[in-house]
Amino acid sequence: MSEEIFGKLAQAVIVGESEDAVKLAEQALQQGFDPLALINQGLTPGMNRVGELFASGEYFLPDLIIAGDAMKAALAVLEPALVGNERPESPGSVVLGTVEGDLHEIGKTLVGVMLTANGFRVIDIGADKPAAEFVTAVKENEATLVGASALMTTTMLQQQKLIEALEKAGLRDQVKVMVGGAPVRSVRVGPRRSAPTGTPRMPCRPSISLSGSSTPRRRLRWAPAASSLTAC
Ligand code: B12
Repeated sequence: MSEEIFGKLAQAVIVGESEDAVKLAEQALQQGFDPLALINQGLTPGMNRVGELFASGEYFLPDLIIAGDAMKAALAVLEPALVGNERPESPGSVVLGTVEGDLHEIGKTLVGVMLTANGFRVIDIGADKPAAEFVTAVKENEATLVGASALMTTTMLQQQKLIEALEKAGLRDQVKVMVGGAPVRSVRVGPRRSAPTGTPRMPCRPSISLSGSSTPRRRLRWAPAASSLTAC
């Protein structure tokens, strides 16, 4: 039964059927499925398959766009169920965005959902954002964490630029920076820092596969799928 719903969700993403993805997500929630499992075992494998089809030349850019739309539509249905009604005392504010030159936003949005679900106040500045916009958002929101997503080997370099911009703005000691995205696997971006007093403690060696417990008190061990690393 679970395998069937996961498979259908994956298929809806693969063929880019937003309406089906939304309906399936709604039905699955009504049937009591864990929203995190629906993401990890349904939507994400579907999107991974889309990536493979693109890499092998069977899919083209428009296929990626409609698949991305289907995943976003289903995520919008699942997000409220993930976040729930719990509002624990906030561990802090996080500025989250995808770096300049990079339009990939789904992974970043998913990370935002997980942080929100864990009580953080998330300021999502969107995709294709220059370092200066991250810096402004950190200042305006007195953020103690920054999350920068990059999905391409080329744009990954912007994560380093962001850290440099934070240093230049004199904010580097105020914030911890998390970098993530598929190409970010085993590199360290920027110098290792110790957290200033009062900074929320985050895992520095993540191995998040958004796998965490699905219980209401989700633990903050959401290091996204072997594809992210925090710069502390
Ligand atoms: C969907 C998609 C698109 C969509 C994005 C739609 C959208 N609204 O976001 C669109 C159509 C825009 C697109 C465009 C392009 N894409 Co594209 N895209 C993909 C695809 C298929 C899926 C990405 C995705 O959403 N995955 C699902 C999410 C949930 O996973 P994720 O992003 O990896 O996020 C997880 C982790 O990485 C992590 N994470 C992510 N961000 C962060 C941030 C922090 C702080 C942390 C802690 C963790 C974290 O947590 C998430 C949950 O586990 C990937 C292939 C793939 N399998 O990754 C290619 C892929 C990323 N794209 C690629 C390419 C080449 C392009 C284009 C250049 C194609 C072209 N010829 O124009 C353009 C670039 C446009 C641009 N300037 O950005 C390549 C990149 C190759 C490389 N290594 O550089 C890939 C890998 C495809 C491939 N196999 O070649 N793409």
